[in-house]
Amino acid sequence: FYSSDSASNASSSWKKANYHNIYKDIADLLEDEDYDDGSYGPVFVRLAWHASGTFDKKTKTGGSDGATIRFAPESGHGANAGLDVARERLEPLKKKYPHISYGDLYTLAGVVAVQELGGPTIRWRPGRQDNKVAVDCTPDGRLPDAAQGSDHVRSIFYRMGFNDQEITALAGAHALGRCHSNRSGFEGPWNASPTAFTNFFFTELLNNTWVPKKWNGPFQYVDKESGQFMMLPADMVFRTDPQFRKYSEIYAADQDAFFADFAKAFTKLLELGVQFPEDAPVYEFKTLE
Ligand code: ZEM
Repeated sequence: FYSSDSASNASSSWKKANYHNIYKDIADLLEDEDYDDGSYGPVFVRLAWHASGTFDKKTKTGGSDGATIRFAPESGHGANAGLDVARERLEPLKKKYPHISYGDLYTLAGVVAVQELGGPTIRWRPGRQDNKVAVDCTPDGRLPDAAQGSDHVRSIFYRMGFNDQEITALAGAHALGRCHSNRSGFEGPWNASPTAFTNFFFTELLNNTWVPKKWNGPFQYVDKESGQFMMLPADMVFRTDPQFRKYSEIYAADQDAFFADFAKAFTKLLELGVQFPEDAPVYEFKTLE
């Protein structure tokens, strides 16, 4: 199902794609009343993150360059369950615009989703080169395990080169979307507006009383009052760990501060390990409306 157009792998192919048009076409793919809460935006953000968050700064392996997430075994890693849905939704655009690389398409989809769901403008550059075959897939275990605590979260994100402030800002993406019992095993949205990019991850995390969910699934939290919203064990560290909590309090009180820090950290995430062509321009796309 993946296009093997050799033009897409030529080193200067990226110059031939019109990223403004691709932005618009991705934006047109977001809404679908039959999918989840009516939007593919959250799963596009998760695809962009998982395509990038495999980076290891010591070995300079992983990241969105190469787009290894589309190949087995990486596509089948447990953390990537459900992301085939996002890749298939985007595939017609790879056919329509063969000059964009998959690495650029997946990361751009995350940018479009954040912006169109009401988040900050995300600076983005093209020029990621796809691997033609399944080489350099990352080993399983590079993405965070939701069942673990602050030591694990730090070791995963420090490996990518992030600090505690950046990690906390990135975790705020859990304002979007939901957990699916048939993907991660966990269940439910983090708040009442999962298709709006807000600072609600932090406000819900700090203002609610969180109790263990009574069910046969993996250990997670639900809010005591309504029982409708959830937190993962790994989310809870942004409330309980003093260093993380310091930033959670700032972001809960100041949405603009969250947006500014998220935008910087998300661009950094999407660029981890990428060798950009020297003449790759930085785009700041306008939202559609
Ligand atoms: Zn997530 N994330 N994530 N995340 N994530 C899920 C869903 C989404 C963790 C995690 O285990 C999970 C970041 C960090 C971390 C999104 C964005 C970002 C799910 C549910 C899990 C289990 C998957 C499912 O069942 O569909 C952990 C442990 C993290 C670090 C501590 C970062 C960083 C993100 C982006 C910047 C998004 C948008 C979703 C919702 C996906 C959807 O389909 O609705």
